[in-house]
Amino acid sequence: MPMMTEQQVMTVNGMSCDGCGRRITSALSDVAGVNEVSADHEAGTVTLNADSDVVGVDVVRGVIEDLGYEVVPG
Ligand SMILES: [Cu+2]
Repeated sequence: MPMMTEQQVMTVNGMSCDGCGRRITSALSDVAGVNEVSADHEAGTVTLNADSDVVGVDVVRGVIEDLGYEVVPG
């Protein structure tokens, strides 16, 4: 069965430096189903490559918001 890998770009408010991006990428890379994650604090985006059958958007949003950042719906 092929992996249903999907790339998503999320807009995240509150990242002010590289350290913020690293906090988010390190937390998300521990989530099962997440293959690749990168953050750009200047653009305010988090790009996620994940198995959409395993990890849902709500889970990702929860992880980011638990760290104190805001995911912009869209
Ligand atoms: Cu920071």
